[in-house]
Amino acid sequence: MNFIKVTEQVEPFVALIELNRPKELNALNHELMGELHQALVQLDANEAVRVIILTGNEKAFAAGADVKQMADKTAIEMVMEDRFKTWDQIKNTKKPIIGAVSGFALGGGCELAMTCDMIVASETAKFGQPEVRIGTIPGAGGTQRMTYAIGKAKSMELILSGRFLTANEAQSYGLVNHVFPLETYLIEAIKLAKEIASYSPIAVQLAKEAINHTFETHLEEGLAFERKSFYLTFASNDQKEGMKAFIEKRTPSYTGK
Ligand code: DAK
Repeated sequence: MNFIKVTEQVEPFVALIELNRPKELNALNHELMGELHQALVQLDANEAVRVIILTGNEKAFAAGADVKQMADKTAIEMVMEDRFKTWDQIKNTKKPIIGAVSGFALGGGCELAMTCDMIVASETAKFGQPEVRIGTIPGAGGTQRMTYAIGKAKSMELILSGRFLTANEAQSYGLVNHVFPLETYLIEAIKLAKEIASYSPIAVQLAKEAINHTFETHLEEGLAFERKSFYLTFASNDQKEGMKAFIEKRTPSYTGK
């Protein structure tokens, strides 16, 4: 594994996955997502693991999907590549996943955190869906999960402006379970995981499944709609301009074409 580090027993029954592309702020390239998919399948099947923690580093949980891998794609290429298989595995993992978030959780990084079952954040965490700034929209559940988590008005503002939320804002909005100092957020996430892991894994998994049922049917339809709209942005000049401008470190010029 090059882009993630897996510790199967960080505590008895608790596994830790660390995203490990620090120079790129853990931008989620295809290779990293492939490794994450594989690790989750293995940990989900491993009886010695009951709870999984997913984390990044101090500076970044993940700054989004890798813009450099997407910038030049056409809408059709995006549809044909069908990269959602790896993302769907996160959602389909039976064991609870706690996101331990510090630093940037943006775009796909925020979507990855929201796909976890709970989020424990450090005081330095920043959450956002800034895709609109680079000519596209959230594609891995952001429009749906954010809205379920924080409601329509706040979700509209966040996704249409691309602004970031601080950890404390995210907690007061209901996106994040707990906020702790940088020095202890991971320790606290592990404590929560240990507590959950001390209970019947059957009861825990069934409870997780039941909670997810409250919104899953609507969620599936919403995710499918979001995916098509996300792909459609790749048919626009604005998506090409937005992502190119990010890579070239300049301000994009949008024409609405
Ligand atoms: N992709 C690629 N590289 C990234 C990146 C990203 N998302 N974020 C950061 N980097 C790279 C930078 O290019 C830079 O690389 P070098 O220039 O050193 O080679 C390095 O990481 C450090 O970044 P900065 O120099 O920019 O660091 P700063 O502290 O100045 O700024 C920042 C930090 C997080 C504010 C900034 O890096 C930033 O704005 N990053 C982009 C945030 C963003 O727009 N995220 C949304 C991306 S779109 C899908 C699944 C998921 C998605 C879509 C589809 N399917 C399965 C189909 C999700 C889409 C997205 O996430």
